Amino acid sequence: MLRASPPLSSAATEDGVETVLGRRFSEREYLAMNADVRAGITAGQFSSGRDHFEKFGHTEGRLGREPEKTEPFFGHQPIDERALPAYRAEHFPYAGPHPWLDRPEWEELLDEKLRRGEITSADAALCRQWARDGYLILKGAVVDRLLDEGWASYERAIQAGAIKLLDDKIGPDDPWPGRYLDPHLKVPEMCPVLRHPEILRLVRLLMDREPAPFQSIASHKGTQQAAHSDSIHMTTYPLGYLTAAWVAFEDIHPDSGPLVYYPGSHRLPYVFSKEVGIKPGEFVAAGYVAYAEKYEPFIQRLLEQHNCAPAYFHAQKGDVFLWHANLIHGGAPRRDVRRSRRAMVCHYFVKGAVTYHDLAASAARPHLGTCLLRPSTD
Ligand SMILES: O=C(O)CCC(=O)C(=O)O
Ligand SMILES: [Fe+2]
Repeated sequence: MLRASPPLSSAATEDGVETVLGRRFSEREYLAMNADVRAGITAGQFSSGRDHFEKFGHTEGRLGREPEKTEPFFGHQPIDERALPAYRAEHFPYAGPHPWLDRPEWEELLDEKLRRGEITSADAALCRQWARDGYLILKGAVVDRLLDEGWASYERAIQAGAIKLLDDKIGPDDPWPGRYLDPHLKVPEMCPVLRHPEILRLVRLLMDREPAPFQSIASHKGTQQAAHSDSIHMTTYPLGYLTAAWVAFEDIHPDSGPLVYYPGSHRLPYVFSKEVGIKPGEFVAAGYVAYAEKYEPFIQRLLEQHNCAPAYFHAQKGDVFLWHANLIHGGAPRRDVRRSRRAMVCHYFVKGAVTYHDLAASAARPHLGTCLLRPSTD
C-alpha cells in the first residue's frame, strides 16, 4: 500500500505530535478519536490516520474545533483580575447572570423555551429535575467500547510507567492504587469519554453556555471523600457555571464506596473558605488541614440542619451522574476494600467565565492537553 508522502509543512516533535496542514496532529489521538478511520485502515482504505487526515479529515473538522479562542467574559459586572487581592469568592461581586435553572423564574424561562420550540419535552423534564434535585442520572450513556478502550489504555500507561499512581492503600487488604488527575492528558483514549457528545450536550442545555472541559480524575476505587460542594475547589464568576460528570467504568457494588449525594442540597447557600474561617494562604501553607478541620464539619452541620438525606449512585457500567456546581456529595465508606469502583469524574466550566480555586486562592487555567486543543499562544 502506498504511504502518503509527508507534506512540506510537516514538522515532527519528540512526542509524536506533528504539524500537518498547519494543524497540530497526533496519530495516536487521531485514531483514538475516530473509530471509522481505524476501521478504514483495517479494511485497507487508508495507510494511516495521517493519510486519512490529509485526504479527508482536515476538511471534516476531525481534530475537533479550531484551537479554542478565549470567549469574552459574559458576566453582568466586569472585574479587573489584576486588581484582585486574591482569587477568593469574597473578592468577586455577587452578580449574575446566574445559571438559568437556578433563577427564581426558571419555570417561566423553561415554558418560554418550550413555546419557542428551542427545547424538547424530554429535555424540559431533565431541566426540571436539575432545578429541583441538582443532579441527573443518564442510564447507559457511554457505550462499553469507549469505556473498555479508555480503561485498557489507562492500565497500559500505568504498566509502562507513563502514569504513576500513589500507593494510597487504606489497609493490607486494599489491593487498589490511588487516583490520577487528568488521565486524558496522557491517555487520549479517555478523551472520547471526557468529550462525550451527550455529556457536552447536556452541560450546554443546563448551563445555556458552551462547555469547557476542565479536568478529569480516574480512580480504581472509592474515594471516601467527606461531603463537599465542588464550588470551593473549582469556582466560577459568575457563580454556578461548573458541572461534573461521574462515569461508571464498571457496575458499582454498594460495598465499594459508591458516590454519595444529597438531593436538593444545591439550593443551600454556597460555602466558601472565608465563611468557614480558612485564611488566604492557609491551603498553600498547610494543605487540607484547615479544610478538614473547618470546612468539612461545617458542611456536615449544614446537612444536618437542613435534614438532607444521602442517596447513593449504584451505577451500572456506562451510567453517568451529572451534578450541579453546589450539589453536596462525596464518597461513601468502602465496606469491602477488595471491591473496585472504576470511574472517571469530569469537571466542566463554561467558556467566558472567570475560573478559580477559592480554597487555594488561585486562578484555574484549563488543563489543556491531548484532546483539549491548546491555544496557539499557550
Ligand atoms: O468519586 C468520588 O467518590 C467523589 C469525587 C468528587 O467528589 C469529585 O471529583 O468532585
Ligand atoms: Fe467533588
